[in-house]
Amino acid sequence: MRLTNDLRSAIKGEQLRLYFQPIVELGTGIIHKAEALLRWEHPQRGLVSPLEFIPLAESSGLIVDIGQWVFDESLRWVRRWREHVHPEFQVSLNQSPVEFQREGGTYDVWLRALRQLDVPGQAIVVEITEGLLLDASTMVTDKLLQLRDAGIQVALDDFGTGYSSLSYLNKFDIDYLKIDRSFTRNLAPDSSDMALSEAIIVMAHKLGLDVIAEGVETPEQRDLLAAAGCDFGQGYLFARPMPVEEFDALLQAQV
Ligand code: G
Ligand code: G
Ligand code: MN
Ligand code: NA
Repeated sequence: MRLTNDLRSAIKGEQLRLYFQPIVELGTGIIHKAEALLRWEHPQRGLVSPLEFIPLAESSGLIVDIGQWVFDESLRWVRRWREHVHPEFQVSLNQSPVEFQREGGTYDVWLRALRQLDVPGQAIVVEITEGLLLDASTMVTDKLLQLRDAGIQVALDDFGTGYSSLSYLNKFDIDYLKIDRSFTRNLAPDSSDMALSEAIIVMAHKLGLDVIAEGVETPEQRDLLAAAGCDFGQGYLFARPMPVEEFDALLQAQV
C-alpha cells in the first residue's frame, strides 16, 4: 500500500507533528493540562488526519514506533512545562484499542524514559475508550495495573457514546471521564443533554473521578458546565489543537 510505505518514511523523515490542545480548569481558567494530537505532514497530500493513518499504522505494525514517538515528544515537553509553567502539568495521550491491546507490548520503555528524564508518571495521562474495558482481558487489566504502578493516570475518552454498562467504572482505577462532545454540542438549560451531563458529573465525582468536557465551543456551554460542577473544559472556545511551538508560546504567556 502506497500510503503505508509513505508512513514508514514519515517516521524516519520527520513528517510527524505533535499538536496540543489546552484543557482548561473551568474554575480558574488556568491551563495545566493538554491533549497531544498527532498530525502527519505528507509532502504531497498536506496534513493527513490520524483518523486516516492510525488504522494503517495499526495494520502495518508501525503504530508501535509512532506511539513511542508520541510518548517521547510528549515527555520532553511536559518535563519543560512542569518546570516552567505548572508543577503538576499533565499531557494526555490517545491510545487506540488495537494499540493498547497489542500482543507483547508493555510500558517498560515508557517507564525507563520517565526514570531517565526524572519525570513522575503523574505527568502522563493515557486516554482509552470504554470498549476496551467492557471486554477487558487479563492483558488489558495487567497493562492498566502497570500504568497505575508507575503513577500514570487514565482517562476514559468519548464517554457516553459507546456502551451503557457503567459497572466497569468501579472495577478499574480511572482518574478522568471525558464527556463526549456530542453531549456538549446541545447543552442548554433544561435540555436532556444538560440532564445527562449533570448526572455524569455527579456520578463521576462520587466515584472520585474528575470530569473533562470535550467540544466546548461557546461561552454558554462553558458556563453551564462550570455551574454543573464540571472540572475541566476542552474545545475551540479556548483553542484549537496547535503546533507544539505555538502552544509552548501560549503557555509562556500564562506564567
Ligand atoms: O484531532 P483530531 O480530530 O484530528 O483527532 C482525530 C482522532 O485521532 C481522535 O479520535 C484522536 O483520539 C485520534 N488521535 C490523535 N492523536 C493520536 C495518537 O497519537 N494516537 C492515537 N492512537 N490516536 C490519536
Ligand atoms: O477522539 P478524541 O476525543 O481523542 O478526539 C478529539 C478530537 O476532537 C480532536 O480531533 C480535536 O481536533 C477535536 N476537537 C477538539 N475540540 C473540538 C471542538 O470544540 N469542536 C469539535 N467539533 N471538535 C473538537
Ligand atoms: Mn482524546
Ligand atoms: Na473524545
